Amino acid sequence: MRTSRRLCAAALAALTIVGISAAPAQAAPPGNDTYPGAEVIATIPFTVSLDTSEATTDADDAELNAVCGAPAMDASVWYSFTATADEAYLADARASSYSAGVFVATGSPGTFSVLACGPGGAAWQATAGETYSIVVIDDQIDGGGNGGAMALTVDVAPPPPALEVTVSPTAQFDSRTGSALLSGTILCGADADFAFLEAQLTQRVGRLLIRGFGGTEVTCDGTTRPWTLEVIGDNGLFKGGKSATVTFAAACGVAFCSEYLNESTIQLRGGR
Ligand SMILES: [Ca+2]
Repeated sequence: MRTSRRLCAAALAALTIVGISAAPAQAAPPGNDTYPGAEVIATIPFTVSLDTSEATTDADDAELNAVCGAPAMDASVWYSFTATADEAYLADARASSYSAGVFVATGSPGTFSVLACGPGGAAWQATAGETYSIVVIDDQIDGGGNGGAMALTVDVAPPPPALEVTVSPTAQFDSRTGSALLSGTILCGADADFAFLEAQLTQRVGRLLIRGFGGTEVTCDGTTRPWTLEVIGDNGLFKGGKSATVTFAAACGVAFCSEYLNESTIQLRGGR
């Protein structure tokens, strides 16, 4: 906000110096408002700030959004980037003054293939020599205006957060409630935006297949922590003995997620 006020004051001063004969500044869309005018990104990391308040939207934006379903494609601006290596990249527009979304696509109008899109930014796996359109839009999730102070950074994507999970081969079960208490350890990197762990437990009891499902929050601070999860049978009580479990965990950073999947047989033991 302070920056834009300073810019306005500077523009006003310039106008005053030129004198009253100067024509009033004509509002115009930025040069990269449309696909043909896409600004070429020559080197990575690339950072740009741009006033997109006069940028417009057109049929090319609509074609991209047929895949993604953003609430709006207002104030779109176009960049073109040819990858020099097989690498994962992140186009990050979160520093913009408005609710900016990012699309990454190959192809040209009529044959666009959207590789990634999302509010705030988009990450994708690039192929050396391939040219990508990077489009920043105002998705109107903030409910008003048209563009504003757009800020875009394109760089090599950070790796997904660290994620290491163990599942204890034994679980406690409560003979009164029939619930099972699964446990293990989890290490989740501090760079994770969010993370979760879920477990499904299946046990044959007589003629019934008892199933239960549970989930727990995960603290991501780069240290190994114990986790426990109480699973209650949806259709009966768990008993002592063997049980099949499927444990799934995910930790997601700004660009990518790490995932963990374990299917194993564990032993349910009483004692609670
Ligand atoms: Ca546009």
